[in-house]
Amino acid sequence: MTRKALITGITGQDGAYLAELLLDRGYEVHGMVRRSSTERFERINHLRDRLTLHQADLLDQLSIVKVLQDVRPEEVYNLAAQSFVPTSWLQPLLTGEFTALGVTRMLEAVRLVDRKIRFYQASSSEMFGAAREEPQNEQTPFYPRSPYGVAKVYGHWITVNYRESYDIFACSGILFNHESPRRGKEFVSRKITDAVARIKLGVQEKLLLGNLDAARDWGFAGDYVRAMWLMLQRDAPSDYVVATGRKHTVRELVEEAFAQVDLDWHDHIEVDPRLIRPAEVNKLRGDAGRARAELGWQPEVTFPELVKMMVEADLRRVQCELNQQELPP
Ligand code: NAP
Ligand code: G4F
Repeated sequence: MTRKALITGITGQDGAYLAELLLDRGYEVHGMVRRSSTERFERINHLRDRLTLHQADLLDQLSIVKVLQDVRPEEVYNLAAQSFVPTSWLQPLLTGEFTALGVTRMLEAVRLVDRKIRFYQASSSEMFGAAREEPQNEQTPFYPRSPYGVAKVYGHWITVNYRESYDIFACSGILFNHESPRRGKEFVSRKITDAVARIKLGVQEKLLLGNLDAARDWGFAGDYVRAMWLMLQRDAPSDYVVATGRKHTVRELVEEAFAQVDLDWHDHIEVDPRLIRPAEVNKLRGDAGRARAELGWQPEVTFPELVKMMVEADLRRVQCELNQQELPP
């Protein structure tokens, strides 16, 4: 029988990759989208005739219950969130509503509609924040450093709590930073690769960045959605760190991206103090040993391959924009 999955946040980076993965595996895929005056479905336009979209919002409990009643999915992937860390200082309450309480609303809907639903929560390495040890694993204590990180800690623990209180198959995937050509342009990786393409093609001169010393464990989003799916295929629910185990600084990312187009980054990068965060997560590096042992998961795309993939995609896209051509799918 065809399995049904519901993805919240299907219009985001991970939602698009996960929808592709589930369609490839023969699922009937449903997506939850919020109402907007203009549709922004660029990341899933190529899949539109294979998806069913439902309007609901993380702020609106009944709308979520209604979607679950209409779809009756076997698996729910809760990817929707206010996911940009700097915005969480500007809008801490809204971030709490979406990214923290939104998880409870999803879990309440599961509890009311069908407790047999398998539930995935998109937790984050931002929960480790000022991490107490390196690398971080499932036992490392949390010390979040932004309203976003604090909200994700709530989302993580409420997921664990519903698993323990109601015997719901609920998993929390603690994913480290993962990027792709579909990454939002405000995140540092895509901000850099987009600028590299624009500078190479002569339509931008400078790129303003914040803390170049921050280090992250960056992987490829396409690899990471595979881990989400694997978690929901296990006999028992659990929590897993998903990471590459290698960290690089923002400066190294800049060097790698500019090297792809034979430019010297020193000629183009300026540090803008306004982009330094009120509280920084200086370094993150994950230990995905448990995911490797229990899920058989490991990343396939390396850091240099990821940067190359993103720079090449941005070069193609910017070139098409300049030629006023449509980007091939
Ligand atoms: P993203 O590209 O920012 O996508 C976020 C999605 O959430 C979008 O589809 C957005 O819809 C939706 N959304 C936001 N508020 C909503 C609301 N009130 N109601 C319904 N939908 C709403 O994020 P991503 O990079 O794919 O990340 C997916 C999830 O993983 C997020 O929860 C993020 O916090 C978490 N995470 C990401 C990473 C990473 O490195 N990418 C690492 C760890 C955890 P619109 O299109 O309408 O805005
Ligand atoms: O790319 P970022 O904005 O990602 P950040 O804050 O690590 O959060 C991302 O990963 C989390 C997983 O750990 C997710 F949960 C979250 O949803 C999101 O996807 O920033 C990475 C680093 C930071 O240390 C930041 O200070 O890059 C530094 N940075 C330096 N200059 C910059 C910039 N970040 C941004 N966005 N823009 C800059 O100009």
